[in-house]
Amino acid sequence: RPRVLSGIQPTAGSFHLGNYLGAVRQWVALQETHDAFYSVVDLHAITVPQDPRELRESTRLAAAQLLGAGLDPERCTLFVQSQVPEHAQLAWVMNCLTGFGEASRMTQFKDKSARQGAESTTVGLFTYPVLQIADILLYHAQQVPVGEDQRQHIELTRDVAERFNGRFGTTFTVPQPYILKDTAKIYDLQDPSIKMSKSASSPKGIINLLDEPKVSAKKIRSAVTDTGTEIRYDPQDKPGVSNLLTIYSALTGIGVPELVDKFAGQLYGALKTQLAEVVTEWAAPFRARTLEYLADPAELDRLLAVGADKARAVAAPVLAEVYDKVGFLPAA
Ligand code: AQP
Repeated sequence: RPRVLSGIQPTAGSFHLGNYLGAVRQWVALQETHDAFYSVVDLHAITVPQDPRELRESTRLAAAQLLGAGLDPERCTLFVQSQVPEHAQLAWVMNCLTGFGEASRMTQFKDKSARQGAESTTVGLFTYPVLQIADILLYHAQQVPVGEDQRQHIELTRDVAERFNGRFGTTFTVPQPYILKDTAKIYDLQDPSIKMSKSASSPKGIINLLDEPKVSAKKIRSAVTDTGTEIRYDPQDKPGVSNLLTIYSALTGIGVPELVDKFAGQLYGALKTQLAEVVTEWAAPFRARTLEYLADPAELDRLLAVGADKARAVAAPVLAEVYDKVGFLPAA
């Protein structure tokens, strides 16, 4: 089975629809066909300040949501990043192979640091993509299922993997991004020119999967649509309507052209009302399952400990090989 790896930050509280459609949904599908490793990346989360108690809670909440979305610990390896120390250890080596210039070109860092201001931006945020390189390479992942916003980081991972292999002999698998075109980028409901994002979206622009149904329904009904009245898929001229059609199609499996036929002659309001139903109907069982997992934190912690053991069994020999190749003395 080919190997996949991906991660999600625990800090958002509720995942949003972009996280689900861009990434998590693919994770659930890939566990059936791939040797899948999925991580709640708490080391990444502390690149911005976190309250320790909240971080612990949101890490469990993230794991519960992944299980609620359909990950099955029998079919995949689900673990918390900080419980597998090899990630931080390999990241240091990767920091020493990544150029300052190439890391400086990462657009996500540029955007986030511009929003935060230089004084509040940590070095950790700058080296975040390097930790991500370690996350991926430790597992010899062939594919990395992510949203479009992560493509540049995967490209960097490929470059650094090739550099390491060139310098020290073939060691790492050079990974490919696994990005589904249709749902690669879900847009903000209030500003369909930007991605739906926990840090950049206004509360009205983001659908949180754990929100009360009436809250999500209201946000969808007040989504910004475009001039004109016709419902058609045209991301250039009708980015708002096209985004709603994308979400509708992804959650129901009905193709976009069929949806356009279905809504022919109807107004935007009809699309929004029906989409609100689709989203809230999808979210109800997700929410119920997530709350069930959350109700038993001891069992959740046990599942995650099993996942961390499985992950370490793969990661530890890879790190040992790297340490040896770069010239470190063997540990006593
Ligand atoms: N709008 C999106 N459309 C498609 N995919 C998306 N992803 C995120 N937003 C969209 C994908 O979700 C996965 C987890 O990303 P993350 O850990 O970076 O999640 P996050 O930080 O909680 O999400 P945000 O909203 O993207 O936060 P900011 O903007 O603060 O970084 C990834 O595979 C990502 O591509």
